[in-house]
Amino acid sequence: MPIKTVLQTKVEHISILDEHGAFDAKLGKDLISDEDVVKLYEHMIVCRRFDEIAFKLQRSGRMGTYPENRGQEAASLGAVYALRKDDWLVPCYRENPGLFWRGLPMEYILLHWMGDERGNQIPDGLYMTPQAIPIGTQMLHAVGLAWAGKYRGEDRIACTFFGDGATSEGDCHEALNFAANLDLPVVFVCQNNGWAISVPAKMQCSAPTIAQRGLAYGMACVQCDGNDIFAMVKVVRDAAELARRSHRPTFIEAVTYRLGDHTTADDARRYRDAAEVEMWKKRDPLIRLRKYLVDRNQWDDEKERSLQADAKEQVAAAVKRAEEIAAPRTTDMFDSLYAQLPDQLRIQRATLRTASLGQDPSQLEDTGTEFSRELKASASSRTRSPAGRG
Ligand SMILES: Cc1ncc(C[n+]2csc(CCOP(=O)(O)OP(=O)(O)O)c2C)c(N)n1
Ligand SMILES: [Mg+2]
Repeated sequence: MPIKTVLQTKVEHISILDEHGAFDAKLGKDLISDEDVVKLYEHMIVCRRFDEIAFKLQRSGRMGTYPENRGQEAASLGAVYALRKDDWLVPCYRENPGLFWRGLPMEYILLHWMGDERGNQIPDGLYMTPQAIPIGTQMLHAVGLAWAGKYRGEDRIACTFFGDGATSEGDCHEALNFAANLDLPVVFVCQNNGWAISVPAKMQCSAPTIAQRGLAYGMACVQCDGNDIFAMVKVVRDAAELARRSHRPTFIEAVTYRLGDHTTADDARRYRDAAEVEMWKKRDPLIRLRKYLVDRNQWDDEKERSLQADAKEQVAAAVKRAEEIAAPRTTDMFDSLYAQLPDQLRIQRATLRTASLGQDPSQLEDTGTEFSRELKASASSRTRSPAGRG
């Protein structure tokens, strides 16, 4: 029998606005209105400022670990811009620009990294899940949300974000498999930023692209320049249309770069080549978009100055709101999770309220028992940590 080829395929790479300012007018036509390009640029500047301040808050002991988003702003922002407001966003932890664009107040992200559960309590009406720190787990949540939506006959889709490193996790492959085989409307956005902490992306995937991982599950896949907001809008818009129309998932590999350390607990100079970082600085999505606007007389130094001042104020106000919120209660971790607390957790909630956790004695309920009075008395004799977060 002659040998037949049973599969021949290709993976496309989409780029519309390159690092030198060249713009593909055909692909980029009517993708984003002029007015919105300005708004997206302004938003990216605010997010960059947020990143700088969050970093400083950690360094000055006012916040816990923080993962900088610097350099990756176009990827989540372009994706979220291309979606409907009632499509699910299921993020990882480098998607602040997309989450803020959707309407999440900035202080929520600060509270999360301050260890305050209220930062994970997404306001009603915002279709998004809290940031997922366990790598890859959120991909399954997105699949579940899309499945539920399909079951209920809704036409909203789910978009989930994850890194190159996440594609080595079993959860990733289970999510892709479920989404493809159950015909679910999911847009998978892999932010390939070159590194999973100190492990280079090349070591996570020996195939020429990460995008082709979707292919193995029988779903559409595409690679794009993740630092090009126009390319992001195009690929996510196409994927969202396919998902809504035919309930088919798409795997997108957005090629980008993490300009900062993995988190504030990392020092990337120990494993990354300085020349590599310098090369990627030139591909910064903000520099690129600013050049695009300046070339079209839509931006100038005066506007930039006023935007920078405004960004400074917006971020300072968010920090103030986060720091001025009343100190969290130990029980917050129970109270944000279930509409109705299961019995087992209700018992844990009651017994966890001990003075040994450094609680504010005024938060302890006096249930009238001797035990609760003892607890209160013992808590009063202790002092809280300066930040009030124990
Ligand atoms: C299940 C799990 N394993 C390990 C970790 C520790 N960890 C935190 S971030 C990270 C690397 C993730 O890399 P990638 O998916 O590329 O995302 P990036 O941080 O580059 O955005 C690892 C291994 C974790 N958070 N969760
Ligand atoms: Mg990565």
